[in-house]
Amino acid sequence: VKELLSPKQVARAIGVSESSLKRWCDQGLIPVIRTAGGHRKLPIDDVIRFLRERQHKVVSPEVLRMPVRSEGSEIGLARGRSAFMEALITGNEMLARRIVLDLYLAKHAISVICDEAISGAFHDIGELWACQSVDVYQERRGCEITLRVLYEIRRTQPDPDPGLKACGGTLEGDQYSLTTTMAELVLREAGLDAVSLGSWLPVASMVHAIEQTKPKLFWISASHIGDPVQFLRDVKALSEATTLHGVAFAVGGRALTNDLLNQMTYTRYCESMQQLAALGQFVQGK
Ligand code: B12
Repeated sequence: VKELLSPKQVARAIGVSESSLKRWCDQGLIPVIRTAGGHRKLPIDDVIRFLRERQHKVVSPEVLRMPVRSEGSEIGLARGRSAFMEALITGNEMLARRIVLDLYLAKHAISVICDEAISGAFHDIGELWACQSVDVYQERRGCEITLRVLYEIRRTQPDPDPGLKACGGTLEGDQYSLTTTMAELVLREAGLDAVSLGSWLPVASMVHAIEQTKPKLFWISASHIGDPVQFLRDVKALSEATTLHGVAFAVGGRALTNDLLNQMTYTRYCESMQQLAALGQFVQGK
């Protein structure tokens, strides 16, 4: 169910007249839903997308029930990283959401936000966890918060071309979920109809997904490899399936050592979400 706002609420939030706002709606700049009584209602996700594209100033963010930047208030990627980490450790979800949305509305690409702010914050949390300064529950809670924030951003992304499918996930033994969720968002921003299959998938099921979905691009993320021999066997099966169906095969993740990469066949190894975004553009011939 989409959260809907009236033109009056949105007009007040962004400091324009209600008639200007209705005109933008009628020009199709912001999608509207008509109620049974014929009144215009604006889905909040579409309003966020409009604000991001137009870089429109917001004067009363509270009306939109969202943290919106005002001119000059952008937090920036470097400060975003440390502030995001603090918000995750203290479990301050509203602040975590505010930081990521602030960067998003400032028009940073999703891939950049993921690589710089989010991944950076988790790197720091990992260091603190390793020296027991952060408890396991704080780290797990941080992951849950981040997933919710990423899903919120996903809802504001334009619908991709359904003919350009992409999918991927993590193999059995690897329970990490942030990386594959990020890959989905990053590829959707690049214009692909990307869907994460989730974590801990048996390789046979991944092969079925390739056969049945016939994606342009398939990805695996490897953050933890328990049994390298089994992992290499699984990757071989995926490599054969992707080659057979003419699918680009992207691999990434912190567990992929040079030794493992040398024994794998794939289309592209990506060290970052920004590289995946570039690959997403490439497979579309952009
Ligand atoms: C959260 C977390 C977990 C959570 C994850 C929960 C979840 N729902 O995802 C859970 C509980 C699973 C976990 C478990 C473990 N963890 Co852990 N974990 C982390 C932590 C803090 C964050 C990981 C993360 O998601 N980072 C965010 C991602 C986005 O960043 P990233 O991995 O760097 O990925 C970037 C690039 O690699 C690249 N990329 C990654 N994947 C892909 C895929 C594609 C296709 C592309 C294009 C790019 C790409 O782009 C990303 C964005 O920039 C890290 C610390 C760290 N430095 O990351 C430790 C860390 C990875 N964990 C560690 C350890 C030791 C473990 C355990 C072995 C602990 C244990 N004894 O049980 C287990 C292993 C579990 C398993 N079987 O899978 C160590 C690994 C040490 C090592 N060198 O091997 C780390 C580094 C912590 C530390 N400092 O010691 N962990």
